[in-house]
Amino acid sequence: TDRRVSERASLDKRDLRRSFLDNLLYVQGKFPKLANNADYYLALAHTVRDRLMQRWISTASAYTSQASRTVCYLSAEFLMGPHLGNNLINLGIYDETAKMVAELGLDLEDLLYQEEEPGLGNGGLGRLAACFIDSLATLEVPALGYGIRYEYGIFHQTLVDGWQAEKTDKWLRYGNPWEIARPEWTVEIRFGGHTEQYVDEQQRLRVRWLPARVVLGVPHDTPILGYHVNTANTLRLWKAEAAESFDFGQFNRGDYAGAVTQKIVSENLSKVLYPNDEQEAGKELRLQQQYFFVSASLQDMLRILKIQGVPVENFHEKFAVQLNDTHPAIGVAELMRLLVDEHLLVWDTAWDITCKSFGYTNHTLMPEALERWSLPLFQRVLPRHLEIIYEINARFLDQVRLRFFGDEQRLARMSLIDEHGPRYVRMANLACAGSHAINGVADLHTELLKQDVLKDFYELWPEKFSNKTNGVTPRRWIVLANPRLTALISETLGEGWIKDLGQLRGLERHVENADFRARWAKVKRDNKADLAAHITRRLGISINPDSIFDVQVKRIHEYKRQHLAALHIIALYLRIKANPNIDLTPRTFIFGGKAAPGYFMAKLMIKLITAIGDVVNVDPAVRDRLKVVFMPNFSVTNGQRIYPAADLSEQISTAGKEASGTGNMKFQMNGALTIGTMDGANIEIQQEVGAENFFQFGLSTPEVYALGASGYRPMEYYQRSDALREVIDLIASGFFSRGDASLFKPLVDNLLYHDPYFLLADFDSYVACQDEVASVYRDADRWTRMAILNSARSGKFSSDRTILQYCDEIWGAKSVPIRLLT
Ligand code: 26Q
Repeated sequence: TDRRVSERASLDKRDLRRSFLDNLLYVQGKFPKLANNADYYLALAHTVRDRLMQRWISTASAYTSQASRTVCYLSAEFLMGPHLGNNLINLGIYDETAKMVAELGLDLEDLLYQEEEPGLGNGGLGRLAACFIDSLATLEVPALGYGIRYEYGIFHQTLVDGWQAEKTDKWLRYGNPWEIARPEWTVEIRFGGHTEQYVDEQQRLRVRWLPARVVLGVPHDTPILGYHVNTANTLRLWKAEAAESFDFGQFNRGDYAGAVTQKIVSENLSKVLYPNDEQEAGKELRLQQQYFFVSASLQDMLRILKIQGVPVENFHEKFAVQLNDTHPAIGVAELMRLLVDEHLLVWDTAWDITCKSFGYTNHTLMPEALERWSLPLFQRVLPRHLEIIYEINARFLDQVRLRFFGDEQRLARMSLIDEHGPRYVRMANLACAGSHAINGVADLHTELLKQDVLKDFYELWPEKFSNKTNGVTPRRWIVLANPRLTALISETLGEGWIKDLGQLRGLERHVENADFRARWAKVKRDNKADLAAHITRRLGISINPDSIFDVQVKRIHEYKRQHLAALHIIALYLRIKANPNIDLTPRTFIFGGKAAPGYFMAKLMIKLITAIGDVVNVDPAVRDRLKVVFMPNFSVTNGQRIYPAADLSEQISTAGKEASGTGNMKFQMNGALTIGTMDGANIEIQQEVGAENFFQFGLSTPEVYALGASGYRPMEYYQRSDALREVIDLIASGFFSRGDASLFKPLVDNLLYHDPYFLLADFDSYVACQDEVASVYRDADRWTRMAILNSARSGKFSSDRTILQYCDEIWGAKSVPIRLLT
């Protein structure tokens, strides 16, 4: 290779500097005097991108020539977070680059914060997909992430008078240096119309789909580099474009305006991410989005198969296709259509291939959140798929009928079609029927799936079910987010822990070392000071870095119970008002999270929190013992500032409602202690750290069920607890709403008369547990020991462990080390 090519790939600091300045000139068209941080960011991004290319090409070349099984992770969301910092870490040139830009008078952190993160997800599910893609690359497993290149990601949240306001997220405005469009691999995706039968040359009856319209899917690829390896996998996101060549019929002939309208309609498919993290009934565009990216992805796999000369009959040997919840579950019917209608396979062969290819991960326990599509809507968008689903269903129900003779109710429950009242296609049933593996995302969640939500499927196919407890990538959530802690751990243990997080257990040996504890405490204190300064700068609220940083960041939901934390704050405030000299451990409550724009109660919860802050933060009687901060626009970027600075992690969902949680793991790794219910992965976190290092409170899942079944009356708890009554009464009086008693009435009434998430039942237990937190915190040394043990015992929650389990137990995928091509 010539010298320029190797210089563009060189990790040497002098070459980095030369490339950086070159890119400023040749990519940005700027010279240093005119350049701003945005220019420098892009120049650096291109410098790093150049250094990914050799690895990406080497990886693609190895995968093309080898027959190894490839994981295809199908997800409607990938919440990647900013790429630059992560790529610097994974390339191993973060420190070199920081020095290089510093020599030019620049601050690397400033440049990193220029990147607008691709917010192509709502929360946990989308972020999980991003952690998985990182772990797959680090473990050198051949993998493709398939999803949608939304032009507008999750909305940008601002606060206006304490209420959430939404702004559009136009993240592609300044271009995206991390993606490469691949128009040569464009595919056609069809919609609507009708089907007809015909007889082929061999006199076989076949079905032809005559769609009403065709949309193009154009792949946009982003390299996903593993940590300190040569593997660079691909995240392939589909952009919708209008099919110019498609004949829109007589009506549109010569109708330019009509053609433009058609173009807009087509491009709507990848326009915007739906900001709800729950099924929303009847949104036709959402079903179209799902089919769009799933069909494009499966067609892409068939193209790859063809290049490799593998017959379609061997599809399942080449690909393991994982469904991230039911959002891509239409893939089961689509692969059947592609194999039967287009590749002319017989049904039974096609079904065998389909079931061997797909795995389904469930992420919810709430039956009302299971996805379903009304039959008329489904018929309108995907007429051929509805026929295929009927055929799958007929054969599937025959199987059930034989196994469970005479059990009509079971048949009705398991049918892919819901026939109670208006009819629906049940996507979870389709996913179960068409997958060889079904998994939950934490021990408790999987057990509850088997006993409850998917009980019938478990009884039919117990061997398909397994648990895969979620995990998060330590590269982003420790190494990148928390450089101080990373330095301390690596000085103590070496760097092996970054790829083998179980090695953090080695920290246990240092917990009795006073010098180590002092250094640990200083890391936390410095991180807290950084966050405090950030909050003061952005929100104008002064924060005491020695107070407990008590943090709850996650989507705003009633089941996650941010309002339970709010009730506790008011309880503490009332103690101060009753006894101004009370010796209270100072606390800073930090909240963050977005509410679905149409979720009224969630938005009212945000208003309640900000309203409490407006009172508490300025009441002189509080004397800085309490501060309440709502950080707007919680995101991956903000999370990277917040988790490392937390003392206390709030994981307080009603037991049995949170499938897993993953924020809980990010806090634990960064040395926060958890106050939590026995829900989701909290249970496994407690198991790992020991009950003595975990603040547990609240009803267990069986207790919640029992209380619900016995007729829960929240009012009785209100009447019995003085503290609770005073808190509720203060809200209801209008004290936090300038005397307007109506503002929070919907919230108060809901708690007193319904309380579907058992806040009042858990309130006393929560407050008592928080008192214990405060008293432990006063013993700084004890707190630090507990924090160290929490980090030391977080190894289980690396997504590397999760991915190895998926590879061994579901995907049958192995690592393929990549040799760099020169
Ligand atoms: C579905 C249909 C129509 C519109 C939107 C949706 C939709 C979108 C997003 C439904 C659900 C989601 C997201 C769900 C989610 O994030 N679930 C979380 O997944 C995490 C990873 O497994 C778990 O840790 C959390 O417990 C779970 O709540």
